[in-house]
Amino acid sequence: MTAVALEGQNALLIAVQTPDLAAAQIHESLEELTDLSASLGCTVVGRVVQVRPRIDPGTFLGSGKLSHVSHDVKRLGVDVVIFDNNLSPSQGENLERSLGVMVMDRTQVILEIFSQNAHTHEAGIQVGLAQLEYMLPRLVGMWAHLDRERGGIGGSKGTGEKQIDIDRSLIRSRITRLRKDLRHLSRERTTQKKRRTHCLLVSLVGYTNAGKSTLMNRLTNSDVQVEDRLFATLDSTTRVMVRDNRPAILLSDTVGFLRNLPHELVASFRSTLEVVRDADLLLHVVDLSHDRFEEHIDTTESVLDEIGAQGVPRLMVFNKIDQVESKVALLMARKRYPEAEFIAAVRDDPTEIKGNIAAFFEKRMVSAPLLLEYRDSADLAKIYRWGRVDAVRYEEDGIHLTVTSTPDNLDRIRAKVPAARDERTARQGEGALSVEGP
Ligand SMILES: Nc1nc2c(ncn2[C@@H]2O[C@H](COP(=O)(O)OP(=O)(O)OP(=O)(O)O)[C@@H](O)[C@H]2O)c(=O)[nH]1
Ligand SMILES: [Mg+2]
Repeated sequence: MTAVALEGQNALLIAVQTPDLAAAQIHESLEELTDLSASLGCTVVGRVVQVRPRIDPGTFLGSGKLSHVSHDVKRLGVDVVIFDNNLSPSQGENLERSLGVMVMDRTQVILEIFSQNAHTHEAGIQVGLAQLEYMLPRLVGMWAHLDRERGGIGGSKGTGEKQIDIDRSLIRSRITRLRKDLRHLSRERTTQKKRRTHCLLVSLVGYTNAGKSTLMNRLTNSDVQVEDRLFATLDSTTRVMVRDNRPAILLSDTVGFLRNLPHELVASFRSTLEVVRDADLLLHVVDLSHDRFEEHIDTTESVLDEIGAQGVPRLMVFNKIDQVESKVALLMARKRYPEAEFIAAVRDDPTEIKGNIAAFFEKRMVSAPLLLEYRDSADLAKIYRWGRVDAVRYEEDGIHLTVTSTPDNLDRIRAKVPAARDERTARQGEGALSVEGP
């Protein structure tokens, strides 16, 4: 998709409210669209909600409303009309024809923001793929649009349309190529992850701009990009959070969430979002200073459901408390979420959050007595990495260890270090032998 220059353009936002949607939902969604449009540099000059029993298949809006909007477009000097609902290719085309200005839908706006923020190879591929998939069924409209822009130049009309078939097959092969590249990158990530699975994985999640990357930097002493804009982070970055903990605790920062994330995006960001699904613990970061923080919580929860991460335990972290003006609001939030952490990540040390994360894992750890034979003592290093060795005794029959780790890691130790049997099992085994022996 060609980059759409929206900086400084006047935007009119439109939502159609069908009976399945509550007025409040439409309102929240339009608020979000206002933020999204602003982050593309548009000035929102008006918002229109039309209540209709159903959408018009041709022009989305009814004809009466359409002429109203057309009037508003002229009166307010509108450059772009942005629909909160997703438009079909022909609806977009018909609307542009009747209104005489550029028409975009919610998905297109989000894709545009993502594409402006895609700074790395993988994010670029993911966004590019989502854009091509969005574009494929809309080729006809796009060419008609270009033809109109060139309008007046005799004979140019329709020349683009001849290109459609060529473009369609070009796009299809480009999609295939990008999917292959992504699969390759995702495989690389899986092998990286396999090497580290003995570590505990914590992942930051939350609405976009909540302060996830800021908290990431605080918790890991790193310098992940932080910006006051939506979707500043598109890649997942993983850093060691608590190096001396056994097993080590890793923290991942990832893409922010939003209401109705376009399915093209969720699909192409699947491998990035796997980090979230595979985590042992999620830190759900919420910007408490935002008027609509409770909606943001709901949105994040439903995206987590969508990507299959509903079962992962989570710790709520309310951020930006330095910007919460009302003491009452803060008190109410503390009362409502007694288990949650409250922080201003720009200012405070997250010592308590770190402590809570460690405590969370500590509760899930189990201890086991193990016996490692001397000939396998090279494996001792592995045991020390995968778990915490609470006691060690060097005896005749081998090294007696008390190891505390996650049940998974203890299984891993037993499977990979065959001689490290539970001491009790080992003793019983010997006992049985001596009874049956000569
Ligand atoms: N006042 C205040 N601002 C904060 C705090 N934490 C983060 N910010 C600001 O909020 C903005 C967004 O922070 P990020 O850390 O980039 O947020 P994010 O959740 O990673 O955002 P995306 O990657 O875009 O989803 C930045 O301007 C931060 O400086 C805080 O505790 N207080
Ligand atoms: Mg970020």
